[in-house]
Amino acid sequence: MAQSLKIVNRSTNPFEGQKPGTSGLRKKVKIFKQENYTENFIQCTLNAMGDKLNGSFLAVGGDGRYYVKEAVLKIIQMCAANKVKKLLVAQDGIMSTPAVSGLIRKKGCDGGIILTASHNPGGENEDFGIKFNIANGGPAPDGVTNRIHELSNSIKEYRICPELSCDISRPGVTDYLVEGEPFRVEVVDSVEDYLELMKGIFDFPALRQHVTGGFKLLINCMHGVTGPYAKRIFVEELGAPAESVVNGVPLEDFGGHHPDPNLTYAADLVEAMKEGDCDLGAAFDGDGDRNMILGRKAFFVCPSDSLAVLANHLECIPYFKTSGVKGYARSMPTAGAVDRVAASTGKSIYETPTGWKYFGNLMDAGMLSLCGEESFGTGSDHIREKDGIWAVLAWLSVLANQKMSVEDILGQHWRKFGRNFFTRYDYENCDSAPCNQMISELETAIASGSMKDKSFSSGGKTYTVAKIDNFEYVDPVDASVASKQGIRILFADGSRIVLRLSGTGSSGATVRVYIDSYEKDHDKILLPAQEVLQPLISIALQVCRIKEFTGRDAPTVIT
Ligand code: G16
Repeated sequence: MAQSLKIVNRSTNPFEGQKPGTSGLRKKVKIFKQENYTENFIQCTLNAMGDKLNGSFLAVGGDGRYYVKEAVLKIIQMCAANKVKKLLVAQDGIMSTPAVSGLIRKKGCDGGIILTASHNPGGENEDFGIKFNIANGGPAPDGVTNRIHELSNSIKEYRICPELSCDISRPGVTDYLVEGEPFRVEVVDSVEDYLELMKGIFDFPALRQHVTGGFKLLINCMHGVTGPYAKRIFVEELGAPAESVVNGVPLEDFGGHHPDPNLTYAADLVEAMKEGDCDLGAAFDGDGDRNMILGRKAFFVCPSDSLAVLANHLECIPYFKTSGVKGYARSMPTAGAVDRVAASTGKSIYETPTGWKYFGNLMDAGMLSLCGEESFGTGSDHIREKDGIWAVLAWLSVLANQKMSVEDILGQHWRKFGRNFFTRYDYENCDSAPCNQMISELETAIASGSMKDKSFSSGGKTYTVAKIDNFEYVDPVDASVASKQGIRILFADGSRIVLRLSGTGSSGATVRVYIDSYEKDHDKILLPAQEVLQPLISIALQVCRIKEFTGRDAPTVIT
């Protein structure tokens, strides 16, 4: 027994706004660094476990951003003081979100704490985040996060063992005595268990043959958590040259960039793919759950299409041969391409609100195998988080099996199913009040019925409103209701405009406008998306009065 430790109860006062968003609490580092701020939120997270806290077994990992190591120590000290029995801690506090999800499931943890603000920038002046995952390995559902928020409004004290110290720089076990009770910390390798999981899902020898046979990869880890995973899997296991993985060292500030794998923030990958001769390009976000897939010459795979293509080729992945394909799901703003695959394969398709947490119940109930979101998330029921590295291995499996290029697979897919043209406009860091006003004015229009059957014209095209609502989801498993999940304007031809406020920003409001339009005419399916969608984009901006409420002439990011 290394140390005998005392528990200290410290008085504190509530902080306003400790309300987890789409995925955890995300705020500026300087907010988390205020005295007691991080401790309050951790205490409320632990308290929200209720009776299960005493004697529990939890996992802790993070994306390597600034403040992760300090927060890991606080979590260890507070778990010790709150009668947690055992903690699995990632080496150096670094473990991707999907790997933590897998670890929770494999080791039978009661839950886990993940220190990440995902794709938000990192560093002393940027963002930090804390997220709680439950025993199924997935993000805590609304009931739990609402409880954490409720507790944060009345917290009076937290418990900590301030004398506890722990070396998390190498794997190993440390046993402590906390006021006579045993407490164990096991530091685990960040990659090992995840690698084993991937080997059980994919045919590594076949993928290695494809990669060493001349198929060229370019993997951009954006200085997030995935570097060690990408090097181990794509280089060491699959035989890709070392230079196939770039920006592979996790940095506390992600090299000063947004670790967000889209055409704007992963522009260096786009340039390298355009100029080079790689067959498959990919980028991941800070915590490794998002992915962007590019083909030769930077041919962009829209995430909604990525989901549909994988859904149509799951037989190329050994895991699904064994587990079967139980159904598909997509978040509501995600384009409906996968729905057409579901119709052709006779599988169920579920439409959930934005947030990976909504897929968990369906997976646990054996109703869902593959799901995805327009926000560059793709994954399956192997864990309960989206999974960036998994998505690249899935694409590699399809390409190796079909012996086709990314572009040809998409062309074939669109000719068979038609194409859902999709784009998303983001207006980041706007003033919250006018953006809330914009949503409430649209809600008033919904209530008055004034938009129904109304026609809008632009660029020679006319769209007639068939239905407008604020999306509500009733979970088919536990009947829980998530309301006000985004304004949907559905047109008679099946096209859609969706408008919602992001739940992952750390300050102000980010408005997201999503446009989805279906085309089955073979002469049009290869046209550039922005060209095809321009009339509907103009209508969306006009109907929602974006410029008036955001004060912006143009979006910050277009995907
Ligand atoms: C999180 C959620 C995703 C969601 C995304 C965007 O991703 O896990 O399910 O689609 O945020 O959410 P919003 O539109 O509310 O910003 P991540 O990668 O940030 O954890």
